[in-house]
Amino acid sequence: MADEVKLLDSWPSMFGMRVRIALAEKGVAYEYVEEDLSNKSPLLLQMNPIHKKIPVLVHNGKPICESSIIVQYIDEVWSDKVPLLPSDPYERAQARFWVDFIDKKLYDAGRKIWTTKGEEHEASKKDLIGVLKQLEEVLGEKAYFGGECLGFVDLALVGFSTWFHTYETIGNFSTEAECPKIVGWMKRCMQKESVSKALADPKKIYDFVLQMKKKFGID
Ligand SMILES: N[C@@H](CCC(=O)N[C@@H](CS)C(=O)NCC(=O)O)C(=O)O
Repeated sequence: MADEVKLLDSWPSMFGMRVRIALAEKGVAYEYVEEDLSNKSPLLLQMNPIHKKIPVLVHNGKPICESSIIVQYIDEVWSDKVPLLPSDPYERAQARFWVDFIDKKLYDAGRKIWTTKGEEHEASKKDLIGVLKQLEEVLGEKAYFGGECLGFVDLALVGFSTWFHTYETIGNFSTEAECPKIVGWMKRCMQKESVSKALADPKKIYDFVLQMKKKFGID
């Protein structure tokens, strides 16, 4: 029997983008369900009653939540296709470490750039650039964080790259000037159809953020 795969997602989500890329890399056919996060569907609340967040992968009726866990699940279930995590346990642990680092550091710093002002805003800019510089060191001279092939860490970070335009426009800095290798890596990732098709247009993200700022009364 064919697998029934559904993805509850929201188009600007860097977390959802990871899952879209993983499914594309594995060649998995799925139904995409766009959620309105201001009016969450009964299906989302039923499938992710703990966090009530997207993305949620529903595989043959069973939900899997949290994007990095979903990507690892996809890698294990569709293991006959190109692997996303390294096979060596130490390298796998390292990849998980850096994905955890991205999750803990990048989202908050990026969000604060467009939600705060003054000192907090300046501090978040410094934090974000610091995180990207650290990741640039991890990338080193490799084509991808995964080496020669796109892997777990690449998927975790690349969704954020569609937000760089917003961060740098609102924060008044240039990611390319600060972190040229990260921008080179981002362009390399975008040459892959699995990535370019999964990522949202950075200008649309910027417009979306301006609308959110208006909605929440952030000037
Ligand atoms: N740690 C989660 C984060 C997911 C997340 O923050 N999703 C946001 C959209 S980007 C969401 O669903 N927000 C709705 C809410 O917080 O009510 C993951 O990796 O999946």
